Amino acid sequence: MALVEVQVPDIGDFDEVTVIELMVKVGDTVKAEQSLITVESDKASMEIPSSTAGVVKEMRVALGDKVKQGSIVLVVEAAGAAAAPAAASAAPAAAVVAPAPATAPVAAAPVAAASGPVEVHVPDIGDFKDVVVIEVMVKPGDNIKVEQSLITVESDKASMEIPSSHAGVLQEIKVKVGDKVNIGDLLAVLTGTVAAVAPVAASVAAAVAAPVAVASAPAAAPTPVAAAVAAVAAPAHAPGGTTLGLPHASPSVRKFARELGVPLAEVKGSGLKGRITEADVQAFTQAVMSGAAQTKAQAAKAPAASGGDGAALGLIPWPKVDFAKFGPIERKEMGRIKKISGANLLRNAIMIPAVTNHDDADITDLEAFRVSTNKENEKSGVKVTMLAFLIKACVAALKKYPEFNSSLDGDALVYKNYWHIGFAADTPNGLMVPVIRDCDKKGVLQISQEMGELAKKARDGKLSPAEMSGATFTISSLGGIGGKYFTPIINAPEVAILGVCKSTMEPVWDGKQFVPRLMLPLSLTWDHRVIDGAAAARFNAFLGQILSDFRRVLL
Ligand code: CAO
Repeated sequence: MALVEVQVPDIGDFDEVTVIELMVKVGDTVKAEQSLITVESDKASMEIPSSTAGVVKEMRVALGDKVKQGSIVLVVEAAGAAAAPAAASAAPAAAVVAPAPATAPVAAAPVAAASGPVEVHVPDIGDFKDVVVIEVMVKPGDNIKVEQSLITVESDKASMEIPSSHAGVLQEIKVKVGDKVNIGDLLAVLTGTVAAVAPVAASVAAAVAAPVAVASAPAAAPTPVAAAVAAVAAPAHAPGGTTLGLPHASPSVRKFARELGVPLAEVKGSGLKGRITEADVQAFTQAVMSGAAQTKAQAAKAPAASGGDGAALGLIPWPKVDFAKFGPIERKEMGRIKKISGANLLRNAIMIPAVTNHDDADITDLEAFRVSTNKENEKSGVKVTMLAFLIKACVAALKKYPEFNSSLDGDALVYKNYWHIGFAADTPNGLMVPVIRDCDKKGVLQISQEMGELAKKARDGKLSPAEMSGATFTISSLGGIGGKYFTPIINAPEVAILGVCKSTMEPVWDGKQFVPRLMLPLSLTWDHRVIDGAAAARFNAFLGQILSDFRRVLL
């Protein structure tokens, strides 16, 4: 196996950038194109990918190091065949930070007086398409300087600030956080003052790419472009801290935080210059999930979790009763998990137009099969439960009716091509929902085993946030306890939940006579914004067919 030195690829026009994050360590197995380190300049941060797949043998850079094209990042023992030449596989990185076309210095741009409103467009930002606006840094009425950053955009592997091509008073900002922008899109309209008008596609493009060179080239003589941009861009940057109030974190950490719904601005960074790392986001999530900390949004909602006064919903106040007047009482603070899940349940109950369909499934044969399987497997120690069969059956139904495995995102539906099933677990601390991942790829025995382990962890209070996230559908089984039907509350952002109660022997008419069959009560709650009643009835009917003849799972 060959040892390969992975180098910083062609990252555009800049000289040296600072290593602000190491994303791998010695011993890690890396894939080709996997991000290895994050580097940062004044106005952009980007991840440097590996040219080769293999095992990391040696790190050649440390936090704070300055690197440039050709610097060796690490040494990899290449997997399999000879590694692709670094220059070739470095191309994606070059594409990520595609250098702006050579331009005339900003200082040399013609100066003109603006007459009437001036439109500011997204300049040439290289090979980026559909980059997401993650921050709008200005507001109508602001006095904008030429080259002042207006918005921050982010791609998979880089984030950058987009400067204004003109000076003036901001009349209107045409984009908002979450919008996707491309070269030439209208960003803002300015009115008023004299503007240093430079051709947008030329000087502004330089302003985006050039600060990288500016920030990192104190030793080298800056190019005219870099020098000119430095002069106008420097005041906008808060050295050593956040950039214009934006939390200091790499694009991948931002993405990670967004996926978990973590408000990055509330996370304390432990990295270089207070940078927020993935570990910081994880620690924050753990603290919130364990109840040791609260997000600002949770703190604001806290009164609602305990009943609140309903004022925000325009309801009459919650009844205040002196219970002690009627008999002896004892007051106990609710546990943290109950408070957190209470707030979530309240939101989901209020915000989702939920409907519940009830049905029965004939599980006579399935129960007989389950009992015999458990007898055969007695020595293995793994007990197969009805819930494991239900999970498998639900995956088949979710595949047939994919909207049940989707989530609402604004006006769009996100269909998930993975089937992670959450199950409600009753614990001494309150209700918890561990998640079994990729249930489509697992057999009933493996699901049973994982369910047992996760349920134990839940009862012991040892579930990690990751073990409770990512579910696409949830099952709440009260079958071991009793009851007939109930109306479970959907676990947002999922769109449906299946409630299951205790199966009982019932007389069922087979067309000629009543026969005793073991019937399982099902209660499917669904989000009427996404699912129609007919689809819900079909889902339940299909589930019933599978449970009555489990061979259908194979079809
Ligand atoms: N009908 C009849 N019997 C059932 C059944 C059903 N639908 N489901 C389970 N049982 C039986 C089991 O076979 C087992 O019997 P044996 O001990 O004789 O084998 C017994 O009930 C206990 O099962 P269990 O509850 O331990 O196992 P499970 O796989 O069904 O459930 C778990 C595991 C973690 C989901 C469960 O322990 C639990 O916590 N349930 C509560 C969930 C809850 O609170 N939901 C409400 C949420 S809304 O507030």
